[in-house]
Amino acid sequence: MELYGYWRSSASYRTRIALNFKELDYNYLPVHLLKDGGQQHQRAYRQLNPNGLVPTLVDGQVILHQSLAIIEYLEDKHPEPSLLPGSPRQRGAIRALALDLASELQPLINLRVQQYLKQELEVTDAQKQAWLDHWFAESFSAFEKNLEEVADTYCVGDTFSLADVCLVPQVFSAQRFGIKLDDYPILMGVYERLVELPFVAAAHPSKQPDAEA
Ligand SMILES: N[C@@H](CCC(=O)N[C@@H](CS)C(=O)NCC(=O)O)C(=O)O
Repeated sequence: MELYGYWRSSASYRTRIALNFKELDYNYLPVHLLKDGGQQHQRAYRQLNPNGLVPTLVDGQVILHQSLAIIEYLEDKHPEPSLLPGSPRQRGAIRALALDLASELQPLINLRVQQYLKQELEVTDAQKQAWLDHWFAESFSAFEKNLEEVADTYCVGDTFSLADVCLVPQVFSAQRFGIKLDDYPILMGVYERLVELPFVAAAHPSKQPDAEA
């Protein structure tokens, strides 16, 4: 399998955590999101992923985009260990938390959105930071509230899941963008436990071959 990704892309990071959790081997092919005007926009890459976003997974004849679709594909092919464990209720909670981050928050803070704000709408750095602060606060305060109901060691109970896969990269992004995290003690407690797990640690952006200082 080949994974096209970028070291500090949250969606790539999710996919790496899932691959590591399932102990699946893959070749990592970096796509630099800033160099050459963004390698994600180059024709050869767009043939694999017409959205011009990372990650993309290639597994033989199968070419897949969307990190959650990639992860569910891996889950279907390699059901154990499962990223969607537990009862229908637990699985529902896991999917809801994963979507809260991957579908509601991340698209608002994505590189192309920040580039559009800056380059086309000509917002100031302070306005762009206000945008990031606002959307992280909206999302993380709701996430914290949801965790009150379902979290224990991890996001949903005591078993690692897809919700955890999505949380780790989103906290990494928040730290990178200077977001204040003191108001989310449950979320940060879960995060601190997650980053200690070896398969999560190995997926960290700083451990990837395309990592930059
Ligand atoms: N929903 C997509 C999001 C993919 C995405 O937004 N990737 C970002 C990096 S995290 C990207 O490639 N950004 C490039 C750009 O905005 O030009 C997924 O989960 O795969």
